[in-house]
Amino acid sequence: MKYKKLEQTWRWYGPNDPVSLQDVKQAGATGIVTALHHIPHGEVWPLEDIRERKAIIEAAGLTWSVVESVPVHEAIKTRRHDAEHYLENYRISLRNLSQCGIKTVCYNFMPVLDWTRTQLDLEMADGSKALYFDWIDLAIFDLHILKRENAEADYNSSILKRANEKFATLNEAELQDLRINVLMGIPNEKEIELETLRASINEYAAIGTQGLKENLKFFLNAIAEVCTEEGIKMTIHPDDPPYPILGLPRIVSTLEDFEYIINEVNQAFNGVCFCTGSLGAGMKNDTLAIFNAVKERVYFAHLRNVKKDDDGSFYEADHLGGDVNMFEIMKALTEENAKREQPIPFRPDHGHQMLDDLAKHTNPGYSAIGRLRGLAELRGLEVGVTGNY
Ligand code: DNO
Repeated sequence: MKYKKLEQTWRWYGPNDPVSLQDVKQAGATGIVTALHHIPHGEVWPLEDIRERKAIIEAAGLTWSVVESVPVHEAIKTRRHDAEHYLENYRISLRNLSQCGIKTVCYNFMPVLDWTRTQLDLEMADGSKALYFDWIDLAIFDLHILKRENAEADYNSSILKRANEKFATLNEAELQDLRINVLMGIPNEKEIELETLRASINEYAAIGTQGLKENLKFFLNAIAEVCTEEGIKMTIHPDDPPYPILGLPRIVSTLEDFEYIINEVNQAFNGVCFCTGSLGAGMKNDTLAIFNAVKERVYFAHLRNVKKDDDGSFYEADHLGGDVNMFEIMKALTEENAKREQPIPFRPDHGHQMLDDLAKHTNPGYSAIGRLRGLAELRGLEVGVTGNY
């Protein structure tokens, strides 16, 4: 097999990111993954803002490879009466991006909340800090902070018992931290309020899982023409974690979900952001099998690892540690990449807060050194599995 190199990318939150473009270059990435986080969800991304961001990236000798994300407004996900307005804005943003030569777009279809963790500083044995999702803490949030009606029904008795026992030991500050962690979103973007979350939970209860699937198809069909004309590849990010949480439906969590999404709108633009960490957190997910089922539509990859316990709680492990066999994934990814004209971009997704970063203010999961380590390991793994030196 004639291997080509994957494209090594790095998520950068823009000029306010404590990690500079110079740092990114030193880490060895060539592509940037970014978004215009200052633009409120649903509004058009103006050409001039896109051009400005692109110029900053290029002045540093890097390329803007992927947009992560152009957020899908809640009005579209829930198909509210004003959905058409937001779809039109989305199409205009896509055309503007395309005009600037940016053709790969990541998005998600998770209701209200993007990724969810309950703790952002779980200490590892080596003293570095990792992100953690603990079902017991999520249950505490659900039952005692959000106070969702009938929440008990969504947890087994063992989790409920341990959650109630732990709740009795928590003080106000600890509960406050838990609330902030669960509601935390994307840096530089608006936080979700508890009240908004409650209202959304009711709205999505009426929509249900099948309704949300229909709304995703509605979205994809509405942008299909623009994407095809412009050569834009949309990549849907899996649910993180890949389970329904807080009573919200989830539709991008399993092999069956991906097959459904691809088959229902079976057009080349409808692609996948293959995130090993999100998928690897699913107790029943075989991450490699999911890759093999959707590989032709994988236009972007997030490589990271997770370590699960028997309850399904998980922490983010080293890139080459944890439950996902990164060696097998890298073999499959590089084999698929060998067939492509354009290399598949991947980024070292998240990293531990470690070394000097422990004393710095960093975006959770997105400190420099942990990702630098991840990228270095993944780059070495790629050379190792392909022999393409
Ligand atoms: C977390 C990220 C997600 C992802 C979005 C894509 O680190 O992987 O926030 O960017 O879900 O829309």
